Amino acid sequence: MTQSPSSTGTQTQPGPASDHIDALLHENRVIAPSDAFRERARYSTQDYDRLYRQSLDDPDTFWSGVAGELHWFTPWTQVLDWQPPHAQWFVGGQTNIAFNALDRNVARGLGDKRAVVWEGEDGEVRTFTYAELLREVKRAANALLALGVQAGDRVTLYLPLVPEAAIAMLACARIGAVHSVVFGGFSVSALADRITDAQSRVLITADAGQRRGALVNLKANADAAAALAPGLEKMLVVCRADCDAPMQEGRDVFWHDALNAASDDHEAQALDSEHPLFILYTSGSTGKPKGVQHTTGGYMVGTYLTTQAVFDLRDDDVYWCTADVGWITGHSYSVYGPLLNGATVVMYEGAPNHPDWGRFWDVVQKHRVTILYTAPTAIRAIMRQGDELPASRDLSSLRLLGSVGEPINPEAWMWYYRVIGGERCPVVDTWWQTETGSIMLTTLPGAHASKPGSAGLPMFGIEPAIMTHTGEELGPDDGGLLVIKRPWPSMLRTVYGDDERYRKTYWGEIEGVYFAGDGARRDRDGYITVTGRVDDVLNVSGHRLGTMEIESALVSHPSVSEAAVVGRPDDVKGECVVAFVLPQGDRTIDPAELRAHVSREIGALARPDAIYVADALPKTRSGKIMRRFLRQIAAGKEIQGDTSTLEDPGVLDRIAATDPV
Ligand code: 6R9
Repeated sequence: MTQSPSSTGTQTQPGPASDHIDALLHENRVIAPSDAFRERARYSTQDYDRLYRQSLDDPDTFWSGVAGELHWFTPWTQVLDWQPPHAQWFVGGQTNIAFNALDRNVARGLGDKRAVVWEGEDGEVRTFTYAELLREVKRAANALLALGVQAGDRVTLYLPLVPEAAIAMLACARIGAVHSVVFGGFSVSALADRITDAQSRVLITADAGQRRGALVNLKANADAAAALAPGLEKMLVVCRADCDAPMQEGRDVFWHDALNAASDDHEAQALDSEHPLFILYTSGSTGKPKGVQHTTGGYMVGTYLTTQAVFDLRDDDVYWCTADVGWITGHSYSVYGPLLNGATVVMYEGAPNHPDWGRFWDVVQKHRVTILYTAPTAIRAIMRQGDELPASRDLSSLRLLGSVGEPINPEAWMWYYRVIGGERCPVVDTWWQTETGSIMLTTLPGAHASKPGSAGLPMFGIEPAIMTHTGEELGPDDGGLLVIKRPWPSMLRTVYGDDERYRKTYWGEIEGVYFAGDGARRDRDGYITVTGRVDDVLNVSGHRLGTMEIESALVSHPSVSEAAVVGRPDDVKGECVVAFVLPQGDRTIDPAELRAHVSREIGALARPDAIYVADALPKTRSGKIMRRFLRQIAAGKEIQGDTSTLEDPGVLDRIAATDPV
């Protein structure tokens, strides 16, 4: 990260501008947890050092200790069987993740504790204790069995963020069916492709979901997808709206009818540790989305440990991860991780800006949320609206904040820390992936200081390295490829139906190590900064530049609220920098000033050759900027590829019609 004493000239500007500059000036700041937080934290620096060492030097003892806190119907005989690139964890052991999340917690006295506190976008609240959630899951498990679902069968879920989504996932896990959750914002064809690829016979959907005050007709999409996926035989339909969705005789059954007819007596099935738990589709840099496959025992141990350690979980916490269950974050940290730990989980169905951008803070205030885990894109969007909305709500219940999904620019980090956390709550920036199953790099909140913009240190058992394409390990401060040098329990086991793709994509890029697809560098304290996907890393005149670094510099300018940077082929430099920027409020963007600003922040090398002033950026529904399309626009090419995953496909035409400055 760059330091910029030269920007003090604008430091006296009032309002948000001075905040921008203030944050920028402190980019190199190291923020230690308060004494009050440290004293009560689960892990001290010494604990981390000792356990991290043990996890690498004696992994059998370390992982047996963690796994031993959970229930196994049959103990494992071998902790790890590693036949590169295939790992098996807790070999010979039999367990059940839903049993561990529910029956085990009820048995240890948490039956009356709130497991799920759900808030609909319309303000409706539904609460389930651990005992109630267990009962629902047992009934849902019996309902699935009645439909003929057996262990190993794939069941596709296409649901809004309602409690039934978690119940359905846990019910599948309870009987050994493999769930494949498809985000409710995905299109008909995306859903049909995923049903077909997974060969699902059963789909669980809802009549509708609520989004920004409107109803999204999921059932109509499900019907259209079913027409494209002939293997689909049964549909369970949750009533979220008025239950008047057209039902196809012989195929469709209402969820409530199926559950009402089902017994609430059910024994969780003992499953092999390596029994598949779920498939989750994720985009790669090439080809169709891949079905990332996770298994039972290792995923359970990984999510259990990381939720407890990274979020410093305590019995009285009210934990809210804002991710939809359609993404890995929703799987690991809205459902499995926190429930395995017996936590109270808040779920919010709707948009962050309904009825206004204060909604997150309403949810925090109303449910007295203590731990909030969200994405930089949300933080930046909310930050754009100013400090008034969060300042007008009572956020004093919060004690810990988390970030996930993309690099967080120091600008947004500082705002999150200052305005949301009141400089009282540690911020954990967590790097991981659909493929890794659980958090890989972060700071443990009571043990480590944070460095805004840097994810931090490896979690227990994770041995990262920064390498060149040819597998040479790089030293401190050298930018390279982020790899993981040994298997870990919650790692993906294969790409569903395409093991060759698994081998090639993850373990074949650099011999013998897991290739994450991200660029990163490690500082002298061992903190790893993830700069973004390697296809987003630019090479300008032989120098490596993270798009995120340039974006971070751009948004640190008071006239810019959001920015995306891509490379454009250049005869002289190899690649040059093209920026897409959104103005802050009604400010105008002065391109010369902005270029000078970037030069000041990073160096002349990073100066954008072209700047497009846009009114929006092409984002997926999960908030990731699709730079692929921006690269095409920057290169003056026709837009090619599937734009259907974009929240607003029209944005591309608007940008393409703009002249860069
Ligand atoms: C959990 C999740 C994975 C990709 C990953 C990286 C980016 C996620 C990050 C981060 C920097 C962080 N990413 N967290 N980059 N800092 N804290 O998001 O999974 O949807 O599979 O995305 O997201 O590029 O490779 P997934």
